[in-house]
Parts: sequence; C-alpha cells; structure tokens
Amino acid sequence: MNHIDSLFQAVVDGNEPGAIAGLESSLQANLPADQIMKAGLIAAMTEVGRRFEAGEFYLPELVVSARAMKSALHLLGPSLVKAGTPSTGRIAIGTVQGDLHDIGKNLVGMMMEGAGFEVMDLGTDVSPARFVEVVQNDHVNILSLSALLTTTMPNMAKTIEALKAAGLRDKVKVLVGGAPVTEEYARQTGADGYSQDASGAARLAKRFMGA
Ligand code: B1M
Repeated sequence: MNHIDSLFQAVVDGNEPGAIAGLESSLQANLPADQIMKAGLIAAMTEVGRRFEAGEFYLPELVVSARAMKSALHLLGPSLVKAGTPSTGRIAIGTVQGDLHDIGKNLVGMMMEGAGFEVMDLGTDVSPARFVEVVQNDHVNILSLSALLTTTMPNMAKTIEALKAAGLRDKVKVLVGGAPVTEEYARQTGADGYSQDASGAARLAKRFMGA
C-alpha cells in the first residue's frame, strides 16, 4: 500500500495512530500537501460518509474516523499554511449555530491562513449574535460561515439578517460554504460569495480583498 492509501485506510478505519503515521510518511515522501489532503483525508471522509449513508457505519465509526482525520489534519496544517506573506486581511470563521461539524471549517481556515489572512476561529455552534459581536469589535474584513446540516443552513441567513439589524452588513463580506450549501442557496441568503471547497474559499477571499 502506498503512503496515501495507508492514510486513507487508517482514517476510514478510525485508526488515529495509523492516520498520524500515514500522514508523516506521506510528508517524508515529499508528496504535495494538497494531494495528501484531497486523495488521503478528504477522500477518506467522503468514503466514511458513503458508508454512513449506506448503513454500513454508525455514529461511533463516524466519531473515530473524524478524530483520526482531525489529528492528521492538525499535522498537515503547517504544510498547507506556508504563506510568509503579510496579512491580506482579517477573517472570522465559524460553524453556524446548532452545527458541530468542524473539519471542513478548519480546512477552510488553514487555507485562508495559507493565503496570508489573519484568521479568528470562532469554533462551532456559533450564534448570529456572536458573529455580529466579532464584526463589531474585531475589525473583521470577511465573515466565513460553514454549515454541514440542512437543518442549520438557515442560520446562515439568520446571521446575515442579524448583521443587517445591527447596521453592519456593509462593513463585512460574507462567505458561505459547506457540503449542503449551493451557489443558489448562497445567493438566496444574501451572502457575498460561495465556494464548494477550501481552496476556492481562500481564492475568493483574496479576490474580495483585491489581492
Ligand atoms: Co455528521 N452528518 N452528523 N458528523 N457527518 C453529515 C454532514 C451527513 C451528510 C452524514 C449523512 O447522513 N450522510 C449528515 C447531514 C445530513 C443532512 O443534513 N442532510 C450528518 C448528520 C445527520 C449528523 C448528526 C445529526 C448525526 C446524529 O447525531 N444522528 C450529527 C449532528 C451533530 C451536530 O452538528 N449538531 C452529526 C455528527 C457528526 C460527528 C460529530 C460524528 C462528525 C463530525 C466531527 C467533526 O466535525 N468534528 C460527523 C461527520 C464526520 C460527518 C461526515 C461523515 C463527514 C463530514 C466531514 O468532516 N467531511 C458527513 C458526511 C459527508 O460529508 N459525506 C456528515 C470532510 C470535510 C473536509 O468536508 O466539511 O464538507 P466538509 O468541508 C468541505 C466543503 O464542504 C467545504 O470545504 C471543505 C473541503 O474543501 N466547506 C466550505 C466547508 N465549510 C466551508 C465554508 C466555506 C467554503 C467552503 O466558506 C466559508
């Protein structure tokens, strides 16, 4: 099995030490970080999701795979974030209220750091009021909202409404994304931009800043 295959397999199996070993050996073999991320980590979580949908995996398997993925992603972070450029702008990122999924959000944050942004990670289950507070107090240029559940997607629109109600809507660009979010949905919520993946989100953020 090659390095990426063993990384993939370890994440699918929820084998955290195996995922860390697979990640380290992939880096030692000088494989490109984005290939490790896409073919190893993201592909593995896609397979985990497929098995969950097919009734082959249950919640405990999901949890251990996610843990293995997060540990590996944590180690890959520095290779993804090799910016060296001065801050392109300040971004606040969070998963919207009611939603605890953070792997994609963390990946988006890392890619934005890699693009030279200063990133404030607000975590998961972030209320509209908290997003508003950050825009008000922290000189944020771009607000990045992630949602993985169809039931929490409406909290993106609620956050944008809360920004409007606080008179802050024109102070910040709002970028949305996450597996169930579409371009059309993003338009309906009144977001300024949408990307289906982490590197696209970082590119879009740079465009917002005129970079
Ligand atoms: Co959950 N879960 N989960 N889960 N989970 C999904 C999302 C689901 C699709 C699985 C399924 O049924 N097939 C389903 C949602 C169905 C729906 O809404 N229609 C689901 C469900 C139902 C649930 C629970 C309700 C299960 C339960 O309790 N019965 C529960 C909800 C908890 C809650 O949030 N309140 C739940 C719990 C969990 C775990 C905690 C076990 C775990 C999360 C662990 C963690 O994040 N720390 C988990 C996981 C791992 C998944 C799947 C399998 C994988 C998600 C993931 O990390 N993918 C997922 C199935 C799937 O997606 N196939 C599933 C890898 C990650 C890199 O991709 O996050 O999509 P993703 O990010 C991508 C893009 O979307 C994009 O960039 C990233 C890649 O480049 N992106 C952005 C993300 N945010 C962006 C923001 C942007 C731009 C792009 O701009 C700001």
